[in-house]
Amino acid sequence: MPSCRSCGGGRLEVFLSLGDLPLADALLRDPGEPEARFPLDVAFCPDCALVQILEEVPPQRLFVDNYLYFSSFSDALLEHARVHAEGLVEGLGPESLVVEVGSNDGYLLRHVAAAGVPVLGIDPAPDQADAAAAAGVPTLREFFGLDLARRLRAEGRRADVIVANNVMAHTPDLNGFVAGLAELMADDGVATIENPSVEELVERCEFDTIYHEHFSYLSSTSVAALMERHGLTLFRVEAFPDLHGGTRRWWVSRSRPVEESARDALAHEAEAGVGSAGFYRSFAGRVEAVRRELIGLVGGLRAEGARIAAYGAAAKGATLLNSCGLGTDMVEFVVDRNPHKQGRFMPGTHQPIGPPEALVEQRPDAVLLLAWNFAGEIMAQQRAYRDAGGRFLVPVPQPTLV
Ligand code: JHZ
Ligand code: ZN
Repeated sequence: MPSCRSCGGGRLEVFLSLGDLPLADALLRDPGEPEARFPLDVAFCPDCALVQILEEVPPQRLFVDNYLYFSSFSDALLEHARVHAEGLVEGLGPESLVVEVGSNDGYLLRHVAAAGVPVLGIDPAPDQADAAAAAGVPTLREFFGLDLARRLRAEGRRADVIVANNVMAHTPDLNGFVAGLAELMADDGVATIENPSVEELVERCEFDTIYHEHFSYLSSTSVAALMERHGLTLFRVEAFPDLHGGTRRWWVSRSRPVEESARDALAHEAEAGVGSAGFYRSFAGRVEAVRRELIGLVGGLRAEGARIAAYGAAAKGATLLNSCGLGTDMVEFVVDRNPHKQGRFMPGTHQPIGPPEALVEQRPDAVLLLAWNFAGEIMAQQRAYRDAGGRFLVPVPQPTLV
């Protein structure tokens, strides 16, 4: 049993095993390609409360060789980023520096740059970094960690703000990542770290958001403990209940006084039990119930002769299809707005990926909503399909036909 990737403790308790799954973003060019599978076991650390998977697939393989995720294909996410950027640039100017780790296609920093504040993106994904550069966001094509932070600091660069959205959970070397934040952060600087919260993941049974890219599943409790080890303090917590199934924005710094929102978040998690093993013990049973119900619903529809497609070639979609064993005999094809994903095939289950227009053209009787986190946006956009009698099947927290 490996030790905890945050505190090094040796008492990890596995509470869910999803079996051997293919890499969630490894979309195939050819359904006959050989595919690697890796175990997906999720554990809780009673010493620092961090939830984590045991498997460590090399990040190069996850985020460089097989990564077609572009942040700019959701209007809701773009709006969230724009509002965040607007808040950050208040009080900053041409002498400031905003660094984003995991800057993807420049979806956020372009707003900061447009406000006249110098920016630096850091992201190892080649096509995304190219897109960011084209949008006016200078981007280092590298993984972030202590080494890179030291190099930047040696060049005289310190960040007034570091943004890390959906990236801290994506690193196997969590302490190296946070040590890097501390190294790069100006003395009075801040970092804002966004990630889905493990509390909602468990409560809303979002088991499909567990995949090899996500090494850690964070809570305010585990983030506070991690930061303390590196001389940083969690001083503010914001909650975005609808973003990616329930997102937190954790604000950390060296020097700012702890605000009520941080104290409240920690007190709330203590009361809910997020920092104790009991909180996770019933999860595997509830995941099993959702899987059975979804398999039953899809099987029932197919038995009646219904044709079923899916919306969103999301990483979480790969977990869902594979952990439920929903192959092309059950779900015929998948649609996605991201042209980089179109023409490819889902890992493991091999559905072909086409454009969203295929729903109106092909008229499947039901569409499994793999990107359920963008339900509002997608349902509105697919009005024509719904008006023609099409139905959406939302898998979590409870499989439901809409
Ligand atoms: P989406 C991503 O996970 C990536 P994924 C990452 N692993 C992460 O940590 C989480 O987010 C938080 C498409 N789409 O973003 C775009 C449409 O086609 O929910 C995407 O391919 N039409 C870093 O991959 C997919 O759906 C639309 O209208 O699980 C959504 O994937 C919209 C809104 C999206 O997450
Ligand atoms: Zn730990």
